Amino acid sequence: MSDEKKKIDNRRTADLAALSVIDANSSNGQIETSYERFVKMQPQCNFGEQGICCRICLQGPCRITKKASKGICGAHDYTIVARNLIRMMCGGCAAHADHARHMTHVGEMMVQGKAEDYTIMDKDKLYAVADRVGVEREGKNDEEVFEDLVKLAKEDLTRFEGAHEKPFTWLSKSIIEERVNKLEACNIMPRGVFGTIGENIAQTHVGMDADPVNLVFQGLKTSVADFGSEHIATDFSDIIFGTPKPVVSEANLGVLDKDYVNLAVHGHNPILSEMIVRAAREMRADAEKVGAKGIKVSGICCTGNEVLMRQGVPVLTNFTSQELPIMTGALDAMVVDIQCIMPGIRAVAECFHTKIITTSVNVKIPGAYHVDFVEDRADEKAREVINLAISAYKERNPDRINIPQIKHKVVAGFSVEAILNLFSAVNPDTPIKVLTDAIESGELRGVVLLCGCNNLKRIHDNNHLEMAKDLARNNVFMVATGCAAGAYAKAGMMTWEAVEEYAGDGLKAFLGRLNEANKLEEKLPLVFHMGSCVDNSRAYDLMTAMARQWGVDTPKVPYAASAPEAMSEKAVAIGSWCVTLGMPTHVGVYPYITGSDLVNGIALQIADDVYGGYFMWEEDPHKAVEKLLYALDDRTWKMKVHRQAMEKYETESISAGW
Ligand code: NFS
Ligand code: SF4
Repeated sequence: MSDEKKKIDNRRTADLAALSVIDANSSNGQIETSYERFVKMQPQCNFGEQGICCRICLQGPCRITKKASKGICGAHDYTIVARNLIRMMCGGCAAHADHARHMTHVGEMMVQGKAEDYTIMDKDKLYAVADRVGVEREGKNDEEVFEDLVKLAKEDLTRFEGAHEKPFTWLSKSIIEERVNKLEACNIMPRGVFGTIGENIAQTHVGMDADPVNLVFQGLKTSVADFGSEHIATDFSDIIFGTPKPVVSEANLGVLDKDYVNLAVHGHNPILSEMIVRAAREMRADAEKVGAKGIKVSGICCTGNEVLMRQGVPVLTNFTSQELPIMTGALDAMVVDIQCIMPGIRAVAECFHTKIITTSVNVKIPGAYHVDFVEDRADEKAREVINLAISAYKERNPDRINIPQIKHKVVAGFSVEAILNLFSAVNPDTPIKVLTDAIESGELRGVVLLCGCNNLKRIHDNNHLEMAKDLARNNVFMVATGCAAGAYAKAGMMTWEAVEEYAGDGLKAFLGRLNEANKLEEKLPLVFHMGSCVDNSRAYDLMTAMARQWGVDTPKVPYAASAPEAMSEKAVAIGSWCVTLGMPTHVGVYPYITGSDLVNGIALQIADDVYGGYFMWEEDPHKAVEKLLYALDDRTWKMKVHRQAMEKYETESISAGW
């Protein structure tokens, strides 16, 4: 048993605000949260952890043991592990595809004039996306261009496999050509999204594919489809709500204000949360009528990231601690849409006055209020939600209010467009060279995307924070999304103060140069917030821009990803496309594949040989950083060697392979 396992208790967080709520709860209440449930759940099932339990047919569950080395149908450990793994990828991709589907559905309603509360907010993004995916703009007005984008996205989501079918356009036009060729050559370029998920699920049915290599590689096709879905979601969100620009806000439970009606938006979809934020700004008078000073909206999980990036809405908390804001006694309502919403919030809310409001037909929680959020009456529905929060405010028990006074400033809003805009103050002709030059000169060691969830197998937020501190000292430029970004926001690491405290000389000089060239009053942060989990598409676009600048395929670029506290199926899908699209990818918890050396070997080594990206499992945050630095340095060194060869043999470009 590892040391960490021995000392498992419910004080499993590095977030001081969360810890203060947990401690107050242990001393006077006994409200059960995920922290307590995690302790009760120990020890967890070993078969499940290794991925060698099969429940795919009703003869099971079959578990691989010394006595029974195969399932009843004869399935080996490697088949069972591979099937379980790709089913997780399918689950993750389905979630992102559902998000993308909803965005395009709203787009279609806008085209038909049925969703009047939504408009095309960002025309530059509309044009940029159209040009990227190959939608003709000549002779068309904006609405017509938008209509064609909606059509293409729908086609891409729903196209089936077929010899003559064109590839997934949104995907193939958004990545570098060498990657498209690689995906085609390996036969994993998806045609559509939902069809690919269906094929993969069918492939794992009892009596279907038993070949672990074929299973995993076909699973990667779904993971790449997942990337495409995320890109569609990000692009439509930007067009409809605006591309993020730098914005200042604050984060952690201290953003709750007892004098206001406090409403948290939780989930993923800006279609709902943007409307709530807008309506809340107009409904101040209604809150005043019940004695509040106004309405404070704050965000949890990725929809929180969406409204932080575009509207500067404060971050309340991230995944693991989502039940805790209710226990401050000052949260009047939590409105949720889709994904990462713990059913546990409802039971906690029962002990307080907080109203839990579900809004989506595929996410309901027994005992919660349900407001059917229909897009053709979006503003009206948003107001209905806010009115529920206002009415709950009147039912507060002032004696139970206990808000930890902990919050930090956050500088967020770093879309690729915003980052390139900052770079252009230093190099107006080729902004991306600001980053690639800094890596070539050795000022920066490379780029790391810090992403993914929280997972109570690690101390909440601890891996995120420790890794960023180490990476900063080693002059790595860091971008973050999802609940990782939430961890940095809450801990004050998205500020210049954090740069001064943690950054090495190179990173400090790099960011300082950008501050100066842009004459920034609000200086740049240590970790750049790129948005929600679907916005990992932004993070990959940054890698693609670097690859284009160097004229190489992505596996040559010193750019790695890390999910220090990965949890969801979405994270499995994301990690898998990170690898397939060329990133060394660290994961801070073991996925359910260690029961098969073969499948584990594919993830750790064979993936590298084929795609140039690979996984690293490492629970210790400091060792993980060492491994990431090694991966970055290895790539920088190789690029130097290839460049020398290019000069020596007078070839036109660096060899594109790796
Ligand atoms: Ni990503 Fe965002 Fe958080 Fe993980 Fe869940 S909120 S989509 S899945 S837990 S980062
Ligand atoms: Fe067992 Fe095979 Fe059925 Fe899985 S598919 S439960 S291994 S008999």
